[in-house]
Amino acid sequence: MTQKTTQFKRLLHSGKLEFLMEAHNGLTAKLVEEAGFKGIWASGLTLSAAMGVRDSNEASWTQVLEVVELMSDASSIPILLDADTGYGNFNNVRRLVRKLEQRNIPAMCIEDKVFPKTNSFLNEKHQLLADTEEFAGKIKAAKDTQQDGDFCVVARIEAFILGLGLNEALERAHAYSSAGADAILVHSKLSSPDQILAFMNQWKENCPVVIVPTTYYQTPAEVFDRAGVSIVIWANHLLRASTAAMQSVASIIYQTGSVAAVHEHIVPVKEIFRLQNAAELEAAELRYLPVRTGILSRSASSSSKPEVSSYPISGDLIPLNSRPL
Ligand code: SPV
Ligand code: MG
Repeated sequence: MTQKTTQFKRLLHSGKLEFLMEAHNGLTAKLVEEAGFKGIWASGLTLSAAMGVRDSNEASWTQVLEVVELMSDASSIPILLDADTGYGNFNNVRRLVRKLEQRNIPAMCIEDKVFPKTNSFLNEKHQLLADTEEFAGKIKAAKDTQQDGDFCVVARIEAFILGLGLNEALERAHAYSSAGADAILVHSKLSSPDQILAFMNQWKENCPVVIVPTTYYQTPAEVFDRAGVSIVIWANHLLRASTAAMQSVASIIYQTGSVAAVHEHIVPVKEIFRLQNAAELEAAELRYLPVRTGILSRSASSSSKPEVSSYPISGDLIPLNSRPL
Protein backbone atom coordinates (compact mmCIF):
# COMPACT_ATOMS: atom_id res chain seq x y z
CA MET A 1 0.00 0.00 0.00
CA THR A 2 1.37 3.41 -0.99
CA GLN A 3 2.44 5.58 1.95
CA LYS A 4 -0.12 8.19 2.90
CA THR A 5 2.47 10.93 2.42
CA THR A 6 3.04 9.80 -1.15
CA GLN A 7 -0.71 9.47 -1.75
CA PHE A 8 -1.21 13.06 -0.68
CA LYS A 9 1.70 14.40 -2.68
CA ARG A 10 0.36 12.63 -5.76
CA LEU A 11 -3.02 14.24 -5.24
CA LEU A 12 -1.37 17.66 -5.23
CA HIS A 13 0.40 16.89 -8.50
CA SER A 14 -2.15 14.70 -10.27
CA GLY A 15 -2.65 17.27 -13.00
CA LYS A 16 -6.41 17.29 -12.50
CA LEU A 17 -8.75 18.81 -9.98
CA GLU A 18 -8.96 16.72 -6.81
CA PHE A 19 -11.32 16.98 -3.83
CA LEU A 20 -10.91 16.57 -0.09
CA MET A 21 -13.91 16.07 2.16
CA GLU A 22 -14.14 17.15 5.77
CA ALA A 23 -14.16 14.64 8.61
CA HIS A 24 -13.92 15.18 12.34
CA ASN A 25 -13.71 11.72 13.92
CA GLY A 26 -13.02 8.09 13.04
CA LEU A 27 -16.56 7.43 11.84
CA THR A 28 -16.70 10.40 9.48
CA ALA A 29 -13.22 9.57 8.17
CA LYS A 30 -14.61 6.17 7.16
CA LEU A 31 -17.67 7.71 5.56
CA VAL A 32 -15.51 10.05 3.49
CA GLU A 33 -13.42 7.14 2.23
CA GLU A 34 -16.48 4.99 1.50
CA ALA A 35 -18.02 7.83 -0.50
CA GLY A 36 -15.01 7.61 -2.83
CA PHE A 37 -12.93 10.63 -1.83
CA LYS A 38 -9.16 10.25 -2.14
CA GLY A 39 -8.33 12.44 0.83
CA ILE A 40 -9.67 13.92 4.05
CA TRP A 41 -9.65 17.46 5.44
CA ALA A 42 -9.39 17.30 9.23
CA SER A 43 -11.09 20.63 9.76
CA GLY A 44 -10.26 22.76 12.79
CA LEU A 45 -13.77 24.13 12.75
CA THR A 46 -15.50 20.77 12.74
CA LEU A 47 -13.03 19.01 15.07
CA SER A 48 -13.58 21.75 17.64
CA ALA A 49 -17.35 21.88 17.12
CA ALA A 50 -17.55 18.11 17.54
CA MET A 51 -15.66 18.52 20.83
CA GLY A 52 -18.17 21.17 21.91
CA VAL A 53 -15.66 24.02 21.92
CA ARG A 54 -14.94 27.04 19.72
CA ASP A 55 -12.62 27.23 16.73
CA SER A 56 -10.26 29.46 18.71
CA ASN A 57 -7.65 26.94 19.82
CA GLU A 58 -9.77 26.04 22.82
CA ALA A 59 -9.03 22.39 22.15
CA SER A 60 -5.38 21.71 22.92
CA TRP A 61 -3.15 20.53 20.10
CA THR A 62 -2.71 17.14 21.75
CA GLN A 63 -6.50 16.73 21.90
CA VAL A 64 -6.58 17.42 18.17
CA LEU A 65 -3.76 14.93 17.65
CA GLU A 66 -5.66 12.19 19.50
CA VAL A 67 -8.71 12.60 17.27
CA VAL A 68 -6.76 12.85 14.06
CA GLU A 69 -4.86 9.69 14.95
CA LEU A 70 -8.18 7.85 15.34
CA MET A 71 -9.23 9.23 11.97
CA SER A 72 -6.05 7.98 10.37
CA ASP A 73 -6.46 4.55 11.94
CA ALA A 74 -10.02 4.39 10.64
CA SER A 75 -9.19 5.16 7.02
CA SER A 76 -6.62 4.32 4.39
CA ILE A 77 -6.66 7.64 2.54
CA PRO A 78 -4.42 10.59 3.44
CA ILE A 79 -5.47 13.30 5.86
CA LEU A 80 -4.59 16.97 5.52
CA LEU A 81 -4.72 18.32 9.06
CA ASP A 82 -5.93 21.87 9.51
CA ALA A 83 -3.26 22.75 12.05
CA ASP A 84 -4.43 26.37 12.44
CA THR A 85 -1.35 28.55 13.06
CA GLY A 86 0.81 25.60 14.06
CA TYR A 87 -0.17 26.04 17.73
CA GLY A 88 2.68 28.45 18.55
CA ASN A 89 5.92 29.54 16.92
CA PHE A 90 8.41 27.66 14.69
CA ASN A 91 9.46 25.47 17.60
CA ASN A 92 5.91 24.26 18.27
CA VAL A 93 5.60 23.60 14.54
CA ARG A 94 8.72 21.42 14.58
CA ARG A 95 7.32 19.33 17.39
CA LEU A 96 3.96 19.10 15.65
CA VAL A 97 5.57 17.75 12.48
CA ARG A 98 7.40 15.07 14.46
CA LYS A 99 4.18 14.02 16.16
CA LEU A 100 2.19 13.99 12.92
CA GLU A 101 4.76 11.80 11.23
CA GLN A 102 4.73 9.41 14.18
CA ARG A 103 0.96 9.12 13.87
CA ASN A 104 0.82 8.67 10.11
CA ILE A 105 -0.74 12.04 9.32
CA PRO A 106 0.84 12.88 5.98
CA ALA A 107 0.12 16.57 5.58
CA MET A 108 -0.64 19.71 7.52
CA CYS A 109 -1.94 23.11 6.63
CA ILE A 110 -0.82 26.13 8.65
CA GLU A 111 -2.30 29.60 8.25
CA ASP A 112 -0.63 33.00 8.51
CA LYS A 113 -2.57 34.32 11.47
CA VAL A 114 -1.59 34.60 15.14
CA PHE A 115 -2.30 32.23 18.01
CA PRO A 116 -5.02 31.84 19.22
CA LYS A 117 -6.60 31.81 15.80
CA THR A 118 -10.12 32.94 14.95
CA ASN A 119 -12.24 31.22 12.33
CA SER A 120 -12.03 33.10 9.04
CA PHE A 121 -15.79 33.61 8.87
CA LEU A 122 -16.01 35.30 12.26
CA ASN A 123 -15.62 38.99 13.10
CA GLU A 124 -12.68 40.23 11.04
CA LYS A 125 -11.74 42.77 13.73
CA HIS A 126 -10.45 39.83 15.74
CA GLN A 127 -8.29 38.54 12.92
CA LEU A 128 -4.58 39.31 13.00
CA LEU A 129 -2.13 38.39 10.27
CA ALA A 130 1.26 36.91 11.11
CA ASP A 131 4.40 38.64 9.96
CA THR A 132 5.35 37.20 6.56
CA GLU A 133 8.94 36.37 7.51
CA GLU A 134 7.98 34.84 10.81
CA PHE A 135 5.45 32.61 9.04
CA ALA A 136 7.96 31.69 6.34
CA GLY A 137 10.27 30.62 9.20
CA LYS A 138 7.58 28.21 10.42
CA ILE A 139 7.36 26.67 6.97
CA LYS A 140 11.16 26.29 6.77
CA ALA A 141 11.23 24.77 10.24
CA ALA A 142 8.54 22.25 9.26
CA LYS A 143 10.32 21.27 6.06
CA ASP A 144 13.64 20.90 7.87
CA THR A 145 12.02 18.70 10.51
CA GLN A 146 10.10 16.19 8.39
CA GLN A 147 11.75 12.79 7.99
CA ASP A 148 9.62 11.57 5.10
CA GLY A 149 10.42 13.51 1.94
CA ASP A 150 6.76 13.34 0.87
CA PHE A 151 5.28 14.87 4.03
CA CYS A 152 3.46 17.99 2.82
CA VAL A 153 3.17 21.46 4.28
CA VAL A 154 0.35 23.57 2.89
CA ALA A 155 0.71 27.31 3.58
CA ARG A 156 -2.60 29.11 3.93
CA ILE A 157 -2.95 32.76 3.03
CA GLU A 158 -5.51 34.80 4.94
CA ALA A 159 -4.88 38.17 3.26
CA PHE A 160 -8.26 38.22 1.47
CA ILE A 161 -10.04 37.26 4.70
CA LEU A 162 -8.65 40.40 6.34
CA GLY A 163 -9.73 42.58 3.43
CA LEU A 164 -6.22 42.96 1.99
CA GLY A 165 -5.67 42.92 -1.75
CA LEU A 166 -4.27 40.66 -4.42
CA ASN A 167 -0.74 42.07 -4.11
CA GLU A 168 -0.50 41.16 -0.44
CA ALA A 169 -1.86 37.67 -1.16
CA LEU A 170 0.61 37.13 -4.02
CA GLU A 171 3.60 38.48 -2.09
CA ARG A 172 2.87 36.15 0.76
CA ALA A 173 2.30 33.21 -1.58
CA HIS A 174 5.70 33.79 -3.21
CA ALA A 175 7.40 34.07 0.19
CA TYR A 176 5.81 30.84 1.46
CA SER A 177 6.55 28.95 -1.72
CA SER A 178 10.21 30.08 -1.53
CA ALA A 179 10.30 28.91 2.08
CA GLY A 180 9.47 25.40 0.85
CA ALA A 181 5.66 25.11 1.08
CA ASP A 182 4.39 22.15 -0.93
CA ALA A 183 1.18 24.02 -1.77
CA ILE A 184 -0.57 27.33 -1.16
CA LEU A 185 -4.11 27.44 0.20
CA VAL A 186 -5.68 30.75 -0.72
CA HIS A 187 -8.81 31.51 1.27
CA SER A 188 -11.69 33.85 0.45
CA LYS A 189 -15.01 34.54 2.11
CA LEU A 190 -16.70 36.17 -0.86
CA SER A 191 -19.77 34.55 -2.34
CA SER A 192 -18.15 34.78 -5.78
CA PRO A 193 -14.82 33.19 -6.79
CA ASP A 194 -13.45 36.55 -7.97
CA GLN A 195 -10.51 36.77 -5.54
CA ILE A 196 -9.49 33.18 -6.19
CA LEU A 197 -9.67 33.58 -9.97
CA ALA A 198 -7.69 36.84 -9.82
CA PHE A 199 -5.05 35.06 -7.73
CA MET A 200 -4.90 32.08 -10.11
CA ASN A 201 -4.54 34.43 -13.05
CA GLN A 202 -1.33 35.85 -11.57
CA TRP A 203 0.06 32.69 -9.98
CA LYS A 204 2.74 31.36 -12.31
CA GLU A 205 4.77 29.32 -9.85
CA ASN A 206 4.90 25.56 -10.03
CA CYS A 207 3.38 25.30 -6.54
CA PRO A 208 -0.12 23.77 -6.39
CA VAL A 209 -3.06 25.82 -5.12
CA VAL A 210 -5.76 24.57 -2.76
CA ILE A 211 -9.08 26.37 -2.20
CA VAL A 212 -12.05 26.14 0.20
CA PRO A 213 -15.23 27.18 -1.62
CA THR A 214 -17.52 27.29 1.40
CA THR A 215 -19.00 30.68 0.53
CA TYR A 216 -18.59 30.54 -3.26
CA TYR A 217 -19.94 26.98 -3.48
CA GLN A 218 -22.19 27.82 -6.44
CA THR A 219 -19.21 28.09 -8.76
CA PRO A 220 -18.98 24.93 -10.89
CA ALA A 221 -15.86 22.86 -10.25
CA GLU A 222 -14.85 23.18 -13.93
CA VAL A 223 -14.19 26.87 -13.33
CA PHE A 224 -11.59 25.98 -10.69
CA ASP A 225 -10.18 23.26 -12.90
CA ARG A 226 -9.74 25.65 -15.83
CA ALA A 227 -8.12 28.20 -13.51
CA GLY A 228 -5.46 25.64 -12.55
CA VAL A 229 -6.55 24.88 -8.98
CA SER A 230 -5.19 21.53 -7.73
CA ILE A 231 -7.44 20.67 -4.78
CA VAL A 232 -10.89 21.77 -3.65
CA ILE A 233 -11.75 21.25 0.03
CA TRP A 234 -15.37 20.71 1.08
CA ALA A 235 -14.59 21.93 4.55
CA ASN A 236 -17.50 21.35 6.91
CA HIS A 237 -20.37 19.60 5.19
CA LEU A 238 -20.51 16.32 7.09
CA LEU A 239 -20.69 18.17 10.38
CA ARG A 240 -23.41 20.47 9.06
CA ALA A 241 -25.39 17.58 7.56
CA SER A 242 -25.19 15.49 10.70
CA THR A 243 -26.03 18.45 12.92
CA ALA A 244 -29.24 19.03 10.95
CA ALA A 245 -30.12 15.32 11.17
CA MET A 246 -29.34 15.11 14.90
CA GLN A 247 -31.28 18.26 15.74
CA SER A 248 -34.31 16.94 13.89
CA VAL A 249 -34.18 13.40 15.34
CA ALA A 250 -33.56 14.56 18.91
CA SER A 251 -36.42 17.00 18.73
CA ILE A 252 -38.90 14.53 17.19
CA ILE A 253 -38.06 11.82 19.72
CA TYR A 254 -38.34 14.29 22.57
CA GLN A 255 -41.64 15.71 21.36
CA THR A 256 -43.33 12.42 20.48
CA GLY A 257 -41.80 10.34 23.27
CA SER A 258 -41.14 7.64 20.68
CA VAL A 259 -38.70 6.63 17.98
CA ALA A 260 -41.49 5.45 15.67
CA ALA A 261 -41.52 8.58 13.51
CA VAL A 262 -37.77 8.52 12.86
CA HIS A 263 -37.08 4.82 12.74
CA GLU A 264 -37.26 4.61 8.93
CA HIS A 265 -34.96 7.60 8.53
CA ILE A 266 -31.99 6.52 10.62
CA VAL A 267 -29.48 3.77 9.90
CA PRO A 268 -30.09 0.44 11.59
CA VAL A 269 -27.70 -0.54 14.39
CA LYS A 270 -26.37 -3.22 12.03
CA GLU A 271 -24.95 -0.48 9.83
CA ILE A 272 -23.02 0.91 12.79
CA PHE A 273 -21.61 -2.56 13.48
CA ARG A 274 -20.58 -2.80 9.82
CA LEU A 275 -18.80 0.54 9.99
CA GLN A 276 -17.00 -0.62 13.14
CA ASN A 277 -16.02 -3.83 11.34
CA ALA A 278 -17.48 -5.92 14.12
CA ALA A 279 -17.36 -8.93 11.77
CA GLU A 280 -13.56 -8.87 11.91
CA LEU A 281 -13.61 -9.09 15.69
CA GLU A 282 -16.11 -11.92 15.56
CA ALA A 283 -13.81 -13.87 13.23
CA ALA A 284 -10.75 -13.04 15.38
CA GLU A 285 -12.51 -14.25 18.50
CA LEU A 286 -13.12 -17.59 16.84
CA ARG A 287 -9.41 -17.80 16.05
CA TYR A 288 -7.98 -16.51 19.29
CA LEU A 289 -10.64 -17.24 21.91
CA PRO A 290 -11.77 -20.80 21.14
CA VAL A 291 -12.91 -21.35 24.70
CA ARG A 292 -13.60 -18.66 27.20
CA THR A 293 -12.70 -19.12 30.82
CA GLY A 294 -13.87 -17.22 33.84
CA ILE A 295 -17.18 -16.30 35.34
CA LEU A 296 -19.14 -16.35 32.11
CA SER A 297 -18.08 -19.83 31.00
CA ARG A 298 -18.51 -21.21 34.53
CA SER A 299 -22.10 -20.02 34.54
CA ALA A 300 -22.57 -21.67 31.16
CA SER A 301 -20.66 -24.81 32.11
CA SER A 302 -23.66 -27.08 31.65
CA SER A 303 -23.53 -26.36 27.91
CA SER A 304 -20.97 -28.18 25.76
CA LYS A 305 -21.07 -25.38 23.18
CA PRO A 306 -17.99 -23.10 23.35
CA GLU A 307 -18.88 -19.53 24.10
CA VAL A 308 -18.22 -17.18 21.16
CA SER A 309 -19.07 -13.60 20.38
CA SER A 310 -22.68 -12.61 20.48
CA TYR A 311 -22.33 -9.78 17.95
CA PRO A 312 -25.35 -9.94 15.67
CA ILE A 313 -23.27 -9.50 12.53
CA SER A 314 -24.92 -11.65 9.97
CA GLY A 315 -28.10 -12.67 11.67
CA ASP A 316 -30.81 -10.77 13.44
CA LEU A 317 -30.10 -8.23 16.14
CA ILE A 318 -30.35 -9.23 19.78
CA PRO A 319 -33.95 -8.92 20.91
CA LEU A 320 -34.35 -6.57 23.83
CA ASN A 321 -37.55 -6.89 25.83
CA SER A 322 -38.80 -9.05 22.93
CA ARG A 323 -38.27 -6.20 20.46
CA PRO A 324 -35.37 -6.09 17.96
CA LEU A 325 -32.87 -3.24 18.33
C1 SPV B 1 -11.76 24.75 8.76
O1 SPV B 1 -12.47 23.93 8.18
O2 SPV B 1 -11.52 24.71 9.96
C2 SPV B 1 -11.16 25.84 8.01
C3 SPV B 1 -11.80 26.33 6.83
O3 SPV B 1 -10.16 26.37 8.45
S1 SPV B 1 -12.71 27.70 7.28
O4 SPV B 1 -13.63 27.32 8.34
O5 SPV B 1 -13.36 28.09 6.07
O6 SPV B 1 -11.82 28.74 7.73
MG1 MG C 1 -9.74 25.93 10.34
